[in-house]
Amino acid sequence: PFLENVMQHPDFLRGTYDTSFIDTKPELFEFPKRKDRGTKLLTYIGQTIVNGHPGLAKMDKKPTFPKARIPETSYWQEYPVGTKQILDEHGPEGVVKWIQQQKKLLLTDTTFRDAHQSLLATRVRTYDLLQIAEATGKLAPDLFSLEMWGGATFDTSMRFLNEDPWERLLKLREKIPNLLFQMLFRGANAVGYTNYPDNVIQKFIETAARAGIDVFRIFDSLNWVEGMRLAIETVRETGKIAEAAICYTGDILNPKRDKYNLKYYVNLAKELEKAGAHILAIKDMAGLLKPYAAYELIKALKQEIGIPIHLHTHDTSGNAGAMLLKASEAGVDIVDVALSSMSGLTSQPSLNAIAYALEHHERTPGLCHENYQKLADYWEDVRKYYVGFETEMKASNAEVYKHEMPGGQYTNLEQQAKAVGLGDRWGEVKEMYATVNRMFGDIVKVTPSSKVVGDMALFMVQNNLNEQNVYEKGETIDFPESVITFFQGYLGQPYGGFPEELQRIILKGREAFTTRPGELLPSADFDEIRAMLEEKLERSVTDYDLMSYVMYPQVFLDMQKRQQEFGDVSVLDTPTFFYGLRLGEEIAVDIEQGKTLIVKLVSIGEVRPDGMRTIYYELNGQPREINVRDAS
Ligand code: 3PY
Ligand code: ZN
Repeated sequence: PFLENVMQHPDFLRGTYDTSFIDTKPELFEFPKRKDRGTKLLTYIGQTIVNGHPGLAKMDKKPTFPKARIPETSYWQEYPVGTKQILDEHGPEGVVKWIQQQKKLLLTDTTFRDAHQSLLATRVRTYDLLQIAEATGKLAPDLFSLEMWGGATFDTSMRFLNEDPWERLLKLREKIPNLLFQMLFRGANAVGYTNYPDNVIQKFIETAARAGIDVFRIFDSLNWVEGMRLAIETVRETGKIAEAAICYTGDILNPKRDKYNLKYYVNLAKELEKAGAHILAIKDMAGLLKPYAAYELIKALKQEIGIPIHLHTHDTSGNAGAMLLKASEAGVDIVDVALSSMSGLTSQPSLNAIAYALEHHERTPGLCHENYQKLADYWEDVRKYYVGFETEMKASNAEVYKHEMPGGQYTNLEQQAKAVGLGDRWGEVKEMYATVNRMFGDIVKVTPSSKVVGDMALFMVQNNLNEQNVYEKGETIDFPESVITFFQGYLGQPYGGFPEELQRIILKGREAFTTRPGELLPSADFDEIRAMLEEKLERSVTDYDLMSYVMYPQVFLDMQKRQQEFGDVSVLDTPTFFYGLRLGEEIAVDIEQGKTLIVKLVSIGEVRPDGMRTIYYELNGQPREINVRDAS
């Protein structure tokens, strides 16, 4: 341990030491009693058995799940050449040219990101992604890209799964060398819920590009181009693909709802093209773009801009499949879809279904249906492990045209409503969401502006407030922090400005500004933060750690603490991670290459007066006991 202490000491790592290094550092002789990896994992499993997984209803007994069907791919079979090779060899311009030469409709598979963000509260674990990664690279080489990172997956993986999002990216990159990796990037909000200083945005993009992201879908939650320029420029400088998005809201075919009309979107698209976008994304985050509106929009955009168009939608209403076909007719280049077992409802339309729908048509993606069915079969099995995070929604629901809630927010806000005791008032929350949007002046609703609307809606339902109350009693109401900072201008400026009276009521004399928040925020001092973190964590800190901390300081530190206590829980299979073990059940855990632990649950002791229970295991055939506090 002494040598380890020395090697991990921040001064040693930085090389700022001399011969007095050892004499002046008594802490090098403090050897903490370290728990080994086995003990840590047994503690985690014991906790889960006794107290359940946070956020999941505790079960008396772990359910039985199917073993996931992983398609056979031979390790010696080479990865087919894919779009990643086009980028590596010909750069972003080469990719754009290639897209423009394709007659077929190109597909992005969102199963690894938006599909589970939208269906399973973003809870899909790296373990399950890695198991199917090689097969995805080998069976799905004709995809344009895999959307597999960013959005809410970044904080959720740390917050709820004890996983490092960067490790997910790096490991998937290793297993899928042939497909473009795409991430969702919230412009000046990066992967957070608020604006960050410019140098944070730049460093995040550079770090993500280095770790393996190829296509950055950049949007601003208010369609404010000023909030996107820096990200677009930075992505261009890294040599990766800048896909800038217009977020779609309203209804261009409704003459009465003319705030967001065709002209508005065409102007926005032109501005983004001018700002340097390689590809234009239409981000229909709530699934409000109707089939005939899509036709009009894409036809107009095709005439007005020269870059490829990539369309993203959600199937909440049930109309998204039809919409994609109309978009295809109008000449859209790429569309987002998800493997069938992870598609539909608040997720994307089915990849497998679209591929069949276009069979024998001039724009057929021409892919091997059987291969994609095998991938869908895998996800059909794996989805069952996440049953506790499934939405109540059983069928498509056209009321989305009324509440306009993004698909990626729906299951997450539903979980949040349950957590604050409003589970049975979910209908009211949805209605209030629409009311709040109207009060806010009809804004674009997508993370984080959608979170502000959601926070306000929850707040009003929880406190039994209606619209009138807010105007009449607003002076005495303490509004949620996110609502206040939104009205100050910290998320940028909404199209058409803020409603003045409401802004006055909410701000109560606080200052509002119209400049770009990134200009006001002081730059992050990365050297200082790194030094502080190294001291706190007593280890060297990578750029990945640094960016996770800068995005989510407390969430990152909490995860570090849990990792100290439980070790690397990402190595556990998902049923064990969420539900522990059944009596007598034995599992094999690969803790690193060539090192496997065999864990068997033997018995669970009674609660003692001090609230503790002893869990009896066999670890690699040897009896092991772990004490766990029973929180019930
Ligand atoms: C996100 O920002 O996480 C989204 O998915 C927005 O649609
Ligand atoms: Zn989405």
